[in-house]
Amino acid sequence: MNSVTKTAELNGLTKKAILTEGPELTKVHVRLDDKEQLRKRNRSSYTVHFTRDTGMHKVLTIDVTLSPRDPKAPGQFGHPAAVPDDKQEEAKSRWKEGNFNVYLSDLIPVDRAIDDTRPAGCSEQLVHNDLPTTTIIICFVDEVWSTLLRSVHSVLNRSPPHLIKEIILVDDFSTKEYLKDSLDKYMSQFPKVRLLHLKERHGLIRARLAGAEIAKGDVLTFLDSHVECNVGWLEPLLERVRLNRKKVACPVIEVISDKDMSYMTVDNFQRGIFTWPMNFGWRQIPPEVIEKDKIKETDIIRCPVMAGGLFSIDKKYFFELGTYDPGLDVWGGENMELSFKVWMCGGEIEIIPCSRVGHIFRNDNPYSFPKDRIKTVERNLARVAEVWLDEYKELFYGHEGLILSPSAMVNFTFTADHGLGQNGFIML
Ligand SMILES: [Mn+2]
Repeated sequence: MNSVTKTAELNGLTKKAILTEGPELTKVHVRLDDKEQLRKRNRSSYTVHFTRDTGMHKVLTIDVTLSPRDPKAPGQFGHPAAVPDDKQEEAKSRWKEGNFNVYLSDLIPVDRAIDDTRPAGCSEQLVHNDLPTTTIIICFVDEVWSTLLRSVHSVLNRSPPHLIKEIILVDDFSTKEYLKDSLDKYMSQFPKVRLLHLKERHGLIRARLAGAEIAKGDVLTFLDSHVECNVGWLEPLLERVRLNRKKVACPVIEVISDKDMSYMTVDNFQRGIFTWPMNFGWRQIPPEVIEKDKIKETDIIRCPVMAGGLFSIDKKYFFELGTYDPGLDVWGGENMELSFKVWMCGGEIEIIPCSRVGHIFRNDNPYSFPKDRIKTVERNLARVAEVWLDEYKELFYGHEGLILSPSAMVNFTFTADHGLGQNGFIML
C-alpha cells in the first residue's frame, strides 16, 4: 500500500489529503483548510473513502463539537435529562415558553452528541462526489433560544461543510428580544449563517418563501427550528435530488422527548399518509408486504404525502412548481399542497431511512395564529382540495370532522394558473 500526501480539491474546497492506495478504495484522509469552518473546532479532519472509478464515496460521518465534549453534561449522547428536585417549580413554570421542557433544554449542551440511529448498512452506502449544494432554511417565531441553537449547531457540526451553501434563519416577526440583536451577534461567529428578520408576521408558509427567494444553494432544505440532525443526515438526501431533480427527499423524523429531552429512534417502514378530511398521519408498511417485496430497512420509502417540516427539494423545481400557493395562510395544508403538486407534476416524495433528524413533538402546537387556528387550517385545506382534488374534493367536504361549512370555506378567489403540464386534475 502506498501513501502520498498532496493537496486535493473536493467540490471547491482545498484540502491537504493523504491518499492511501488500496485494492478497491482510495482512502483519502482530508484536512480542511477552510479556516472559517475550523474556527473553534477541535477537529480538523475527516476521512473520505473514494471509489476509484465511480466518482462516489461512502457517506461522511462527521460529528464535531465546539469545545471538548463533556461526557457528564445533562442530556449528553441523547440520554434523558432530569430536573433537580429543587428546580421542579422553575421547570414547571418555564414549560409554557415552548410547550416542552425548556428548563432542561437550557441545561443541555447546544452541540450535544446523539446516538447514530441509522440502520446497519447506511454508513457503507455510496453517494456521488459531486452532490449539489444546499441552502438550509429554518423559519421560527419565538423559538426557545437553546433549541434554535441546537438545531443550527447540529447542521453545522454534522454536515459536510462544502455542501452547505448557507443556513438562512427566518425570524417570522418574533416578539422575544433575545431573537434580535443577541441572536445576530451569536450567529455572526458562523459566516454561513444568515438571519432574515421579517418586518411583519408572514406565517410559516410565506416565511419559507422569503427564505427560498434569497437562497443561493442548488437545493433547498427546510428544517424546523427545534431539531437535531443526526450524523450522515445530509448526503443521502442530496443524493436523491442529484439522481432526479424532481425527487423530494425527507429524512426519517425521530423523536426528541418534550419531557426529558432524550433522543429516541422510531419504528422503521413508516410512510406519510393522509386520512379524510386531509389529516396527515404515519402508517407502517404492512409486514406481509415487507416480507413479500423483501424491503430492507435502508430502502427508500415512497410516500403519497410528506409531513412537511423537513425536506430537501431542488430549488429550480420548487419554483417551477409555483412554490407554495401564496393564498395559504399561516400554517397547515401546505404539506398536502406541495405533495399533490409534486406527484402530479412528475416528481416523487421519498423518505430516506439513512437520513435521520430528531424533532421535538409537542402536545400543543405553540405556533400562534393571528386569526382562529382551526378556521385557518380548514380554509387552507379547502383551497388545496379545490385546486388539486378534482371530483375527490367531495370526499373532503363530505367527511365528518370539519367544523366549517363548505360555503364558509370557499370564499376566496383562485389565481391558480400554474401552466405546469400536470396530469390527474382539471385546472380551475
Ligand atoms: Mn415542529
